[in-house]
Amino acid sequence: MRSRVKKGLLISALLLAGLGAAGCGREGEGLSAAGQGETSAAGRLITVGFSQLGSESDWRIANSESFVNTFTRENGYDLLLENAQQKQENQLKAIRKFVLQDVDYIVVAPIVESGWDSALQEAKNAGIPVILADRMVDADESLYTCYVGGNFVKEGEEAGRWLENYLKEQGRSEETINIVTLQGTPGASAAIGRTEGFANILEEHDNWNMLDMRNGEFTQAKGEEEMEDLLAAYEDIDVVVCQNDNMAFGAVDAIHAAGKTCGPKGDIVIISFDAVKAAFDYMIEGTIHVDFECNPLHGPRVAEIIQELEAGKTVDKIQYVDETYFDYTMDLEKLKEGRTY
Ligand code: GZL
Ligand code: ZN
Repeated sequence: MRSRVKKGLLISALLLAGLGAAGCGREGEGLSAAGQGETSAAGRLITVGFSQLGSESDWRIANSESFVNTFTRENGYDLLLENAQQKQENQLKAIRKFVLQDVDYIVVAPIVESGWDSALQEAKNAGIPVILADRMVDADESLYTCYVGGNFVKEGEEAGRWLENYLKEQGRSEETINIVTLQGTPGASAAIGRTEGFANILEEHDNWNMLDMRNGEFTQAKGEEEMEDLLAAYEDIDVVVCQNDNMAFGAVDAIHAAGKTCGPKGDIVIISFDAVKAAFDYMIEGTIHVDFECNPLHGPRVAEIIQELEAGKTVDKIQYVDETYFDYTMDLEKLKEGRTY
C-alpha cells in the first residue's frame, strides 16, 4: 500500500507549472467585487506569495492543495507558490523574491524554526505582512503577523496519554515498556513539539524506556531505513512513536520485513501523527494503533486572516487548528469516508 506522495508529487508539479502561468497574472485584472469572491478593498486581485517547504509527505501534499484550492483567481487572489524542495535557502530566496515582487501578503511554512530574522525583517521593512502556516519560527514576534497550525506539544502529550490508557487496558501498566521514536526534520516545530509533548508524559512513567530516537525526515523511505536499523539494534521494542504517517508506513514495512508484527493484534504498538487518508487503511488493516490528527487544510484559515487584515482588523498571534485522534477501537471505515486528505 503506497502513500499518496508519489501521486501527490505529480499533482504538485502540475499545479506548480500551472500556477507558474497563473501566478503571472498581473495586478489590476481585478474581478468585480460583487459576487466574484473576495478581493482587496480596491477590487483587484490580492497577491499572495506562499513559500511551501516541500512535498515530503501526504500531509504536505494536502497542505499545498488546500492553498491552491483556496487562493484562486475566482476567489480574488493571485497565488505565487514556490516549493522549496525541503531546502531552507530556497525559502529565504522565495521570501526575498516576493518582497521584490511587492506581493500583498507572504505566507511561509518554515522548514525549521531558526534562521529567518533577516528575510522576515526585509518583508517587514517592505511593509508586507507575513503569516506563518504550519510551523513556527524562532524570531522576534514583531516579524510575523500570526501563526496558523497545529499545537504540536499538545499532540505529543495526547499521544502519551493514549499510550498510558492503552497499557492500562492491556494490564501492562507495570511492565517495562521499551519505546523508540522516528522523529521528523530536526529543528522543525512539529518534531520539536511532538518530542517535547510525549516526553512530558514519559517522565511520569519510570517503567517506560525511550531506547532511541532517529531522524526519519518525515519521509517513508527514511522512516523504513531507520526502523530497520532500530530493529537490528534492539531486541525488544514494544512501542514505535512515528512523528508522521509516512514514517509510520515505512516502519510497518520494516517490521514486517524483520518477520515481526505490529498493530492491535501484533507485538509492536505503532503510534502515528497526521491521520492522512492513507493511514486509515493501515488502521483498518490493523497495523497502526492510533493516529493524532494534524489538520493540513490551512488555506481557508489563512484566507480568513487575510480578509480580516484587508478589513483593517488585528488578528490573534497564535491560531491553533482543531485536532483530534483516531484509533483502532473506532468505526474507521465510516470515519475514513469523511476524510478529504
Ligand atoms: C505538521 C507538519 C509535518 C507533518 C508531516 O504540521 O509540519 O510536516 O506532520 C510534514 O507529515 O512533513
Ligand atoms: Zn517489552
